[in-house]
Amino acid sequence: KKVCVVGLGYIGLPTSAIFANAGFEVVGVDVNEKVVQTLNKGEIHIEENGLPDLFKKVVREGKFRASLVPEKADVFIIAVPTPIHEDYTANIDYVIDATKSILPYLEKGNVVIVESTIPPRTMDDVVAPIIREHGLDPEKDIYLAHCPERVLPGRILIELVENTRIVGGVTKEAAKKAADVYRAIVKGEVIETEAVTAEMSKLMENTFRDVNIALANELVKISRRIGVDAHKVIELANKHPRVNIHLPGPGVGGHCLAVDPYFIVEKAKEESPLIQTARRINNSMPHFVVEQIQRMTAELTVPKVAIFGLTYKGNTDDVRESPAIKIYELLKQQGRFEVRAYDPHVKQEQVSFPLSTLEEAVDGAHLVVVLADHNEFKNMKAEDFATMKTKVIFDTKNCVHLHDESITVYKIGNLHS
Ligand code: SAJ
Repeated sequence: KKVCVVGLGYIGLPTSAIFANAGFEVVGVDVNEKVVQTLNKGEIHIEENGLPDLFKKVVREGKFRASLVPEKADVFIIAVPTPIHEDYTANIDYVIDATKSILPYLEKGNVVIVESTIPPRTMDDVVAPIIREHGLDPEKDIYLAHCPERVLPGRILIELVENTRIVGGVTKEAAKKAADVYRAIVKGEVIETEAVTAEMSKLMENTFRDVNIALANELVKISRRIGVDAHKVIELANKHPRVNIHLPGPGVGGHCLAVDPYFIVEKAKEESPLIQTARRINNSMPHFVVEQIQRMTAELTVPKVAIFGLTYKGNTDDVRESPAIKIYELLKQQGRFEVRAYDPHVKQEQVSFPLSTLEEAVDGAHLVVVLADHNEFKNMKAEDFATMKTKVIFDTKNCVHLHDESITVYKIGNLHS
């Protein structure tokens, strides 16, 4: 069987590699010429555990090819981004373009799957009509389904195989055909449902997490007011068998949690006050972090602040919607700070400001602010901070384990001290 995957990013690429490794012939399509060239050499352009080796293998075995244009196939998988417009509505242009791009190659009996996260009803109201206008019946000629990706960056290769998959068909038959495609690679359960149910389930998963993180972040602010350690409170409350307070931090980033809840709000604004408030709380965290930095450096004329970690979470190179970037910008806007930024996972071309090495960042700094829980930061030693002017660390991810008398570590959950 041949699979054509449109969009070779964080989802499309590992998905292609897994199908290729399972014996499918895979052609991957991307609009970026450089990406296509890199991939055809057996190299990859993103960071993901285990992917470089698996990818090399499938390219070497001739199971995967990258191309700028789609080709005829049995199965088409669309895995392109759905960013957000400035007015917080979903930008589904890439999904529309990708669907249109496969039309010339579509034949009766093909399975077309959209994995991209989309607002509820997009399959029925947008994707199916595009196929109908082209002259194919989306309910009879083509098996059309939404199968949202649910993998956690960093664990993508494991979760693609082990997680339960939800397959929402535009028809019952489509759900079954699309589910069978996944059954070839997934060890977890593959559940068939309607398209809109699959769309909404995916959005609610990420919204659940966002709302729960907002609760933890609100607790941080409350704890600061009351004078209690939020991390300790969470640890103890979570001893209850039915409580699972999430972890507070400098904000919620990435292309999923910080975006997907708006796809629900867009379709049901009046009915979603809780979701909207959670978004507001999480969006307020970079400002909260900057306020704390100001407090910690109030006595200095030109505080030198070293930011550690620019990605939206630890052990990834992804800076999309990263609260750390926002915090960098807010600090710069203040005009008062000298800011340096260090991240062992991020390359200079990914950001619009200069990056420093570890040594450059700490040298003469008054404050180190940890904004991502990279393993490198968890294992730091007192020597790493030897050249700081004042040895103060603000750990917003509760990940620094330093017990050295010469260094003061403030935790985001324990700010009253
Ligand atoms: N975060 C917290 N506290 C927590 C957990 C996370 O502040 O307790 C922050 C992280 O630092 C990060 C953001 O939330 O800034 C999102 O991180 P994440 O690890 O929760 O999730 P993502 O965005 O990497 O991946 C999520 C996953 N969804 C769920 O766990 C419900 C993943 O399974 C989805 O496939 C992915 O979104 C997606 O593509 O939708």
